[in-house]
Amino acid sequence: MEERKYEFPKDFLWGGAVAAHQVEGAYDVDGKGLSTADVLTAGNQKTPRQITKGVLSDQYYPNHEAIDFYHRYKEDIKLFKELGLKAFRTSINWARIFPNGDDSVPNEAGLKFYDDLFDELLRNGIEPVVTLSHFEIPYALYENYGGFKNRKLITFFAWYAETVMRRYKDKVKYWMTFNEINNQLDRFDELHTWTNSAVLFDEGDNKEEVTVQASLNELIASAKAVKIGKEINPNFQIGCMMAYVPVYPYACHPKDMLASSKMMERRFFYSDVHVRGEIPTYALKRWKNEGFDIKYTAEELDALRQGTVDYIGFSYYMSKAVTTLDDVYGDPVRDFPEAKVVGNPYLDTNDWGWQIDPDGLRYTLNTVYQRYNKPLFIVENGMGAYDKIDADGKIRDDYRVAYLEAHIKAMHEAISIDGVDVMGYTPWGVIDIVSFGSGEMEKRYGIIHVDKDNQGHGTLERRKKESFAWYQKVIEANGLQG
Ligand code: BGP
Repeated sequence: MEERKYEFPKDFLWGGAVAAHQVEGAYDVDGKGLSTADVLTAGNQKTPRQITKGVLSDQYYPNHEAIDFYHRYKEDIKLFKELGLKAFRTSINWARIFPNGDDSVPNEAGLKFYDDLFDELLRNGIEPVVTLSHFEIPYALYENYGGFKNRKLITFFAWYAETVMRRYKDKVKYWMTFNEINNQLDRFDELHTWTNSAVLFDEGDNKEEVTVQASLNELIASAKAVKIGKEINPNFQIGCMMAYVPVYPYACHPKDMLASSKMMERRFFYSDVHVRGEIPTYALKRWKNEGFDIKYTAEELDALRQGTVDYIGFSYYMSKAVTTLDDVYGDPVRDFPEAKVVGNPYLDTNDWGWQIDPDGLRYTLNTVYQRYNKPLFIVENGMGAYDKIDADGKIRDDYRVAYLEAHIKAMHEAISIDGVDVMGYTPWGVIDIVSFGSGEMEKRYGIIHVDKDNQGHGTLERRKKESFAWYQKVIEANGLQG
């Protein structure tokens, strides 16, 4: 049989991805404790969300119910099966299992929920891909311990990982530790709350130093989880999860090239530790130069060495550019001491200003594979958009199809031309979910529509968008037609 032009490797994991707190709702039932995600303020594109004291009323944040996946997952999995999904990525909401984070005994009702969910997926031929911590650590760990800046969280996380990995050892093969662990170091000054470290800063803290310490504590916790997981089931595939946003030099000025490479280094720091099992020299040097007093023990360094990951999971949505020049296109997006992140005049953006760049995905796959030589798993990619229901009830989201198709082509080129090892592709929000960044429902990624608006109104009815049939064909053909 003639090979199709865009055919993918056999066993390629075509899937879809969500995170527990963005779909489940039911935030206060069956013994669940609060997670940091439950107490975020509503945001929007300009205003970052913040952890606040306690759960906001519906007037201030109307999306606590999310899409009520907790009660409707069977109906949704039926649609996933019809779609042909081979894998479904979600997270375990840590506070369902350990309501306070530091409990010694897990909450059985929470464990039971994920038993049922994973069973339902498996019954429908869908492989669960599970993130242990997706921006939803128990709120009590933030409030009482200050988040991951406190090394006690290493033990709590390891115990949580051990508990769930033991419980689901015959149901879940693919794991990831911390979602987008690397996006905190660029944003420690303002957006610490939306990371997994959930650092509660004290007066007088050097925020960058504390963020580095929290990050290292998470990396150690992750490595311990990997080691424990492998002992529980040597067949587990345990990965890290990175946000890869390539930052191009804005100009071919050598200083821009250096700025780009330094910016990437800050982000690669995390996967360098996850994959190589040691703290890179450039980081040690920087901490020394900055006078940071970063604490770790010989036992922890050993844990890093013993807990390296099997694969690299990552999200890819966009690229950015960086420059040292003054005269640039558009407004700078972000300032760093020596350079600023700026728009790229060659790229279009979505309605939220995210630059659309499929070639950047191929570039990222190449760069990461060359750096680590480990299998890669694209566990998030997609386009947030305002969708419109036409008079005939159809949602014609050809822009979403165009986005996904271009990225699938880029991924195919990376595999078939460049020889990159890619395990699978789970586009973000296969079903409409609450946006993490803005807390809105109407920034939609799904190929399944959910009837709910930004004010929390709607029937929660599910409806297939036009992209549904398109993705179904892609999966069936194991790639794009023609
Ligand atoms: C990533 C997160 C997801 C998801 C996605 C899209 O950073 O891992 O949780 O939300 O981005 O972002 P948003 O929801 O802000 O559009």
